[in-house]
Amino acid sequence: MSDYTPKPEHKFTFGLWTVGNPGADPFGSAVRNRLSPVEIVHVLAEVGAYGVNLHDNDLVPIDATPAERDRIVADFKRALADTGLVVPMATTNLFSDPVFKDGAFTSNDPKVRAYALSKTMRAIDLGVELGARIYVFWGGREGIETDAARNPLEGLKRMREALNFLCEYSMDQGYDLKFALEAKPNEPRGDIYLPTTGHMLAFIATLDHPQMVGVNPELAHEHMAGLNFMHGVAQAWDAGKLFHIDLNDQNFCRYDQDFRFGSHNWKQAFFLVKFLEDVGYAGPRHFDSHAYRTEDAEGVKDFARGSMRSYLILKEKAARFNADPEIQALLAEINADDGSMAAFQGAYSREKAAALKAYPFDRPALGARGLKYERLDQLTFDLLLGAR
Ligand code: DIG
Ligand code: MN
Ligand code: MN
Repeated sequence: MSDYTPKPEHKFTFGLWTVGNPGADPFGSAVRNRLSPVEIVHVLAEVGAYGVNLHDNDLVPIDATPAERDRIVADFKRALADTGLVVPMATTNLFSDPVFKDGAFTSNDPKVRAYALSKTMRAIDLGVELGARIYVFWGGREGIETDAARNPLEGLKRMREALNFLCEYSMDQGYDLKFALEAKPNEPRGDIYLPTTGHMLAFIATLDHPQMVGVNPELAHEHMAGLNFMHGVAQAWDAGKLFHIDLNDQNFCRYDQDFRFGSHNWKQAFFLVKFLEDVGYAGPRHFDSHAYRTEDAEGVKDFARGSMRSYLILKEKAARFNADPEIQALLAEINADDGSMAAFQGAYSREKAAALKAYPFDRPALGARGLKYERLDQLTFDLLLGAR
């Protein structure tokens, strides 16, 4: 039996809003007492988390006075010192208050857009004060119910201006921050701009300071769009833009379920963990999820422990996959290269092109080859389910 105890080197983090979620939903009120940020820090320490993340207003109420803000932050810092938890990531709540009902950075009201910038700068200051090195932007209200409201080009332009301004602010303050953009296709808005990680990667290229901006892909959000989450994560990694990640689980084409990591689609969770471990992703493993509404305070701890345990079990399965002689022999056979195409690989040349066009391929033979993926996938299933 392996050790599935979470340790700091695993970098498991939770948002204050996750284990602090009191269980309300659109069809029912809260089922659990609301915990204070300090209490949440102690719960996370008890279950073995490495760090805690926050929106500004998860910690400091939106109408707090400067004195109240300072006292709250001091209490929170003391809880961090007492428990050893760190704050790797911070973000801004630009979606709860009615002022953001038509978006924040993309709102049609220039006063709202200006207020969103002001609020975000103060939230960035707070995040840096707590030690955050990653700053997430989730544009939950940046979108529409009717496209009569604004031309999407205007939405993109406003988002770009806001992020360019905030990149400049961070640099001007001398902050060592990386920005991570989080996509979601819809909910709470009818359609959210920049709906998937792929859209975000393309958008980053249009910014003034793309080098400091990456992505924070969330499993549930890509699943809402019907996509293979690990493929989007791989593309972000390939682009050097996987700055953070939101782990959870989600049935396809549902509202944002934010289930416990590994609780629904084991196979996709396995290939995601295998990818992150195979490439050596060194960032936080952030669980942006919450316990079932059926749970009490102890059930919330089960949710948090299960999130980390599931990751570690799948990490061990990935190591077993990589060490399994039959699986690896099959992969070697499937990917065999007899070197006969070596002359055609690599950079283009006119000679290569001519030789390729003239080469006598045996197309029927190529097409007749069996690839043994059924065997390979069954071995994977057996390994995941403990039958090998
Ligand atoms: C929702 O998936 C969003 C917000 O919770 C937050 O802005 C971000 C941080 O991971 N995820
Ligand atoms: Mn979500
Ligand atoms: Mn998220």
